[in-house]
Amino acid sequence: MLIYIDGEFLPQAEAKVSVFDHGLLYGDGVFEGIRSYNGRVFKLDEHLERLYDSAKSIMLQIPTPIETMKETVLETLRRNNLHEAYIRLIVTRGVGDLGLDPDKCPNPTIIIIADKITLYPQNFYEEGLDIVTTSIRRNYPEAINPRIKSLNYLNNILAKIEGKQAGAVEVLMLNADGYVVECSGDNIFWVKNGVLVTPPVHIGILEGVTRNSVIELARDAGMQVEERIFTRHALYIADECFLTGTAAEVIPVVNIDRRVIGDGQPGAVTQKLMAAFRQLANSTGTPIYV
Ligand code: PXG
Repeated sequence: MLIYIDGEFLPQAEAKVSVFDHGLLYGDGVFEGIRSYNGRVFKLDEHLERLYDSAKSIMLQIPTPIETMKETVLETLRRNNLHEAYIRLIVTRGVGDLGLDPDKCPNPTIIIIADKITLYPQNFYEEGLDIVTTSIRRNYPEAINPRIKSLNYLNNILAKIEGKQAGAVEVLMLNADGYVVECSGDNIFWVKNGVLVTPPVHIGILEGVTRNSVIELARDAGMQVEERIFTRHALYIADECFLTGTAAEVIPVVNIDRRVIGDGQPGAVTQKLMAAFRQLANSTGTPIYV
């Protein structure tokens, strides 16, 4: 595997960062998780835009123009001869001293890893997931805004640990006010009487690229889609529930905190959106090989 790091493509064993990199010392940096299908990168512009927005928000000036970054992502895929891939794009504050001061880090570190995609087991999609709520609240937006896809994922990892202890593949997170926000690495949707609902970005979620695609697909299909706040009660009494994310795509949820959702099977709307999303992912995107 060849990994892009600061202008070079290096074999995995040689692709290393300094112990003084503030990405390592402080989780000071931003990242993206991107996928390619059939030799095309899905929603590459949207992912790059979110990366540059996350960087801007934390006052990290990415030295590479967005067009050059786009080409470098594609080149990393070509060097590894990948068609179906998971791409991890990372920009850290760079090497500094042991203090917090970001001004001591003049050169951001840029890393692009392109690997074969590990798919979730097929039964997750056929049977749906059982999820539970974690006691770990999603970051307060005035502390670390969840809209920033930062390298500091401890909030989500602590939630994931609790979920795993309860035997759950994903874990539901609430914000400080007790409203449902998202899962540790996925956005959440539910359906009641044909209306699709998902939390609005401002209550403290990552604005998922998959989430936005699903909203668009649902509206194109003539569905009513609402972005509004809700508590777990709404989920417990929903007809259907599903999660969205780059790795998961659209994945049904059939049980939340031991409450069976709907009839306990992936619902019709969920299945329709799963298919529509797969169709979109397999038929659009930036070509890697031209
Ligand atoms: N919310 C959070 C907190 C995320 O980290 C999503 C939603 C979905 O966003 P996209 O743009 O992918 O639709 C994410 C992204 C993992 C893993 O291994 C998952 C993410 C990031 C890093 C690792 O599960 N999810």
